[in-house]
Amino acid sequence: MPTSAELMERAVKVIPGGVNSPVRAFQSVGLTPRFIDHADGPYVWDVEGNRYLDYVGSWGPMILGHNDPVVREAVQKACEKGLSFGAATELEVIIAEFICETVPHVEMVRMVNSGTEAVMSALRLARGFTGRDKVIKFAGNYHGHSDCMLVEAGSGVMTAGVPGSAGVPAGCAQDTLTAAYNDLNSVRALFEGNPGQVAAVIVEPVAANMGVVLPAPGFLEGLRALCDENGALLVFDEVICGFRLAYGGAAERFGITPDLVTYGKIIGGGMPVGAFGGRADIMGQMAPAGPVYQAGTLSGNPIAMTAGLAQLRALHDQPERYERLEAAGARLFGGIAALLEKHGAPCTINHVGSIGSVFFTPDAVTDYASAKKSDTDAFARYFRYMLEHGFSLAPSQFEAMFISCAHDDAALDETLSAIDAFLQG
Ligand code: HOZ
Repeated sequence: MPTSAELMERAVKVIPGGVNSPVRAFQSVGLTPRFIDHADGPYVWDVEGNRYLDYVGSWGPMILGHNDPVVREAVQKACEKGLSFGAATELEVIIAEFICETVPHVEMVRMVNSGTEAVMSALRLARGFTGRDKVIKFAGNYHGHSDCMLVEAGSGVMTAGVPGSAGVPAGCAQDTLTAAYNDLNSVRALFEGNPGQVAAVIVEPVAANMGVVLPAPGFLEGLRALCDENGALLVFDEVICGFRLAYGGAAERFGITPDLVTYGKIIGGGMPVGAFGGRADIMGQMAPAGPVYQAGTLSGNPIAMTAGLAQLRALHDQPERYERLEAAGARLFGGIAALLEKHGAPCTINHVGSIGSVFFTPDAVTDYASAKKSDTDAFARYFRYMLEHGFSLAPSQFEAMFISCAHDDAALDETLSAIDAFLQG
């Protein structure tokens, strides 16, 4: 088995930057990426055979833990019937019915292949439904890499320290208006400055792509009211929060009903799946029922639907899993907060449920501007220490830690001991 270094040397010759998605290149933490060979429960193993307690969780999908037997066995069985048909299947009806029956604000749903595709489609739908062109997003929120969303985006764009991306036409970006997260006045000003022109406000109801940033009290309620006052749609991007912060996502946790919602990650059970859904009167505008076009050769793929349905059923039918995730988050992130205080570390931590981020800044992190004050070199030192001691974190200050149902108290306590030792210096 080649080493990670040997694989990376080969990879950069045939894959841009050696990776199929930028953050996993480890550029911001100054290391050669670890090439992962296999995973099980809360652990991943690299090609050198090193085991890591994993807090990436494939960036969120592996909420049950890696290689969950229920999901794996369902997929193995489904493969015997064929991998893809490009035709309607009963399974697509079953998963759509399950989502619509179990998520109150989803009356209809369309399956796609990624969170990017879900957001791109939902925004086209919002524009088609309202007849308006402009969309309000928030600096530091990441909604995938469709052109109009790569404006002051979070995640890999923020990690790279660039405001956006080359190749995005000015004509596209001009219809994307950017507000400050947790600042309702900045949203109100954009509505006032663009009367009757805003199709939608899209928001990460808990931001997790500038690191985890929680909505201030009243922020989400204020967005709901501003959208209603201005005839715009409220779109919750629940690609990360969906089925994690509660089965009904942030919408359920915070009691806010969006008009549309986008999903990814958990909904696919580890397979490439995205989805968008919401009010039937809006969704009914999607082709072939209506004039808003969207398509996908592998949308509703039977293997992906099998994985997603198995995972959603496991989460819905065993609500005690959410109690475990809440308890695990309180144990780990509450423990980290206590360690930061114990050591007087110039850090702060934001967390909710089973996601959290340690920011290397002593100040509160409530938006893009405050998140950007973080000392990314200090984060890189923390990342490298944890990796060397057997813990796999997201290789960027501007991502989240993900706890799974497979992380038991012993694993969480081992993590706290390692962070305590790191802070000890
Ligand atoms: N969108 C992923 C995290 N927010 C980044 C994955 C990657 O670039 O490897």
